Amino acid sequence: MGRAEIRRFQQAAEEVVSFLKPRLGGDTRAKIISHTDADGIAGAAILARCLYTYNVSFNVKFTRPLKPDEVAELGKEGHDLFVFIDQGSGQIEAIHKFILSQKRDVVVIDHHPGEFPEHPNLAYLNPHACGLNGAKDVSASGAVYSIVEHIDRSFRPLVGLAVAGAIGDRQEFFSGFTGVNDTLVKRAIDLGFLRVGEGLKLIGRTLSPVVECLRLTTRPYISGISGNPSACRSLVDTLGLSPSSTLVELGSEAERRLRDALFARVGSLATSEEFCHTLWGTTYSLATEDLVGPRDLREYVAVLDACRDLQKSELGFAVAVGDRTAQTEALALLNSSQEQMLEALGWLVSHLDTFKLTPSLRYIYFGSAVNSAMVGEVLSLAMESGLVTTDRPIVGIADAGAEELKISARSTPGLAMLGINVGRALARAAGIVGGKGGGHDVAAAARIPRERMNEFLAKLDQVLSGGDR
Ligand SMILES: [Mn+2]
Repeated sequence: MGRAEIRRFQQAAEEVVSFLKPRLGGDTRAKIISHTDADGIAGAAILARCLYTYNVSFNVKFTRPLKPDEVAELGKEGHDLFVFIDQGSGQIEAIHKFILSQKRDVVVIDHHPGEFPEHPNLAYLNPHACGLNGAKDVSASGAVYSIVEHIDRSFRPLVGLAVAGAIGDRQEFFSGFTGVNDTLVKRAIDLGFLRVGEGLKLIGRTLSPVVECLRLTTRPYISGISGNPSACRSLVDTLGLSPSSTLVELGSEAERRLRDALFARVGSLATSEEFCHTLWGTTYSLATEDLVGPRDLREYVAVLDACRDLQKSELGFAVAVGDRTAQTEALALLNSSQEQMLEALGWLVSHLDTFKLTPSLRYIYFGSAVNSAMVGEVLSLAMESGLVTTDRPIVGIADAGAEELKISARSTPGLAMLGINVGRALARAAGIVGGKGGGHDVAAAARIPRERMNEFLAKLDQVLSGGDR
C-alpha cells in the first residue's frame, strides 16, 4: 500500500463526482441506504449535507446490509438515485437485478470486499478496487468525504466526520492511521478542522466531571476504579484535583499525574501494551463550528455508537447533520449505554473464574446476565483492559430466546497472523450443529440451537486447533 493506491482512490472518487454532479440539480429524488453504526451514520450525514446544499430531496434508511429480497422491495420505491453507504459491495448482484435493470441510478460507497461489475447507471468507490485495504486504510465515511470534498471545497469542515467513522470502525491503531485515513487526518489538521494532543483516552474527558469519567470508564475497565465512585473520589482527592472539573479543564499536567496514579494501582497491567495504549495516547478534537456534539472525536463516536446500540441511528444522524436539539437526547443515550456496559463488565469481572479453558479457546457462559447483543463488545473491552489472557480466542455464550444461544468470539491480530480465523471457525462449527455464523478473522458471531452447545464447543475447539480445516 502506498502513494499510487491512494492516488487511484482519489481518481476513483473524482469519477463518482463526475457521475453525481449532473444529478445534483433539478428534481432528483435520492434514497440513501446506510449502515446503523458510527461509520454508516457519519457517512450518511456527510452525503446528506451535500445533497441538502444542492436542494436534492432525499430520505435515509439505516439498516444492516440488505438481503436480496429487501433490495427487491427497495427497487419498487420511486427514487431516481440510490446511494448505498457502508454496504452494497456484497449486494451488487441484487442491485443489478432489481435496481439497475430498471434504469435507476446507483452509487455504491463502501469499504467491504465484493464484486465490481460495470454498468452505465452505476458508480462506485471502494478501496479494495484500488489496491487498498478496506479494513484499515479507509472507512465508508472517509470514502464519502473523499467524494464530497471534490464536489465543493465548502464541505471540507466535515472531514472530522470521516475520521470519526474510521475510529468507529476501529481503524485507528496504536501506531496511528494508515492509507487514506492518514491522509485525511493530516489534511484535517493542516486545514485547522482537527487538533491532536496527548492524554487519557477516556470517554467523558470533555463531557463529565473527572470522578464520573473515571467511574464510567470501560475502555479500559480499571478494576477498583470502574463502577466505584468512592474510590474515584479518593483518588482524585489524593492528587489534589478538582473533582467537578473535566479532564480537559484539569490540563495535561494533571492528566499525566492521574495516568501515573492509575498505572500504580493496576500493578502488572501497567506493563501491558494493550492496557497502556487503551488508557493513554493521541486525542483528537474537533475545531470547527460546522459540527455540533462532543468536541472529542472518541466521545463523538461513542455518542453515535450509543445511538446504534439503542436502535436510534436516526438520532445520531440528526446530531451529525448539525441538529443541536438532538444533541441533548443523544448525550443521555451515551450515558445510559455507558451504565449498561459498566454493569456488563462488572458482571464479567466478578465471574472471571467461570471462564473454561480448552486446548484452543477460552469461553464463558453469560446466560441472560448480559444482553446477547452486547456480549461481543464486552469481550473486546475485556481484552483491551487486560482482564483476560489473549493467548487463544475468547468466546462468550449468551441466551437468545428459549431455543437459541448467541455466540460471540474475539481474537487478536497476532493470532490471526498465525492463521487463526474465528469467523471461518464459527461459520463451520455452527453449521455442523444446525446454526449459522461468520464474521472476520478477529471478531465473529453465531447463533446455535441451545441443546447443542457442548457439541458446538467441541467442534469449535477442533476447528480452531487446525484438526478440522
Ligand atoms: Mn464501515
